[in-house]
Amino acid sequence: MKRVLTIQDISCLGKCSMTVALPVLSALGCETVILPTAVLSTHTGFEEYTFKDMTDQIGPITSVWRNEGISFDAVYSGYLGTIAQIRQIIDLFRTFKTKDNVIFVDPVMADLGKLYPAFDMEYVKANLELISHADIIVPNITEASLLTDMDYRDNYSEHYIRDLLRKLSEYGPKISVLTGVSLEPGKIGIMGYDRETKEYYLYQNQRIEGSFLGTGDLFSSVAVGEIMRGKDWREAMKIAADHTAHTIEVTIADPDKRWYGVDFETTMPDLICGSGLSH
Ligand code: PXL
Repeated sequence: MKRVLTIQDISCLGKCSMTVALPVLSALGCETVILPTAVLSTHTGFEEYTFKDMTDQIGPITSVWRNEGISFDAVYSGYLGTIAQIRQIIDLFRTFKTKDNVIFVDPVMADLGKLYPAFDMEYVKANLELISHADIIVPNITEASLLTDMDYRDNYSEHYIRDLLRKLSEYGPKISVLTGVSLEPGKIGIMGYDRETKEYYLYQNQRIEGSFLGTGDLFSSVAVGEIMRGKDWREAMKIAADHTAHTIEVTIADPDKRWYGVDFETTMPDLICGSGLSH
């Protein structure tokens, strides 16, 4: 069984980060090891939230794993809390990187042209170093524009997206994937770039109106799970994009829909069937 380490916060209520990654990766057949970076009452999109930083636990926890000789097929980081914590995660990447495993970084810090409330430009700089240790990164356009110091645009050409991807890849990741890319009216998806082959990959599906927090976490978790199931990165991103769109569609149809997260629980059986894991 593939073993994935996922590093992100636990938002006790809010359907994002760890509470999405753990069930999704488990459902895709991965042994999932978790490293909670912080414990919050709710995610930071709520007006009020508590935040218990777990940075001082990262060293002791990882040294136990090191002493046990544990290795990971993938290390996947999502929402992190502080710059000090990012430095520790970079050390962790150095410790657990092997020639065959995958370091997957979702540099969660911003969306829709704005940084999340907890972060500033120093935090962006720290993320730039973090992505330089990754094999695969999956920022959205806001995060990519902050990381590359390019203007954020919500109206853009394919040329702009390709520039963002090439600039990101100069920082080191082999595969850079931009999420939330819309190059045709009514469509949205991803565009990726392989630094070694210099090939681009565009995949768009129908845009479904509605914005929910946590959809990026669902996308990344499915992508990591599918890569662990042996899929090529392009196929994994396509499955993740389709599954995320499907889940948004199902959520919108739910009369009890919440503004803070998607109904990934409802679509979990479709994910498992689609992966051929149901028999
Ligand atoms: O889904 C991104 C995310 C994860 N974790 C926390 C967040 C957010 C987005 O706002 O606040 C705590």
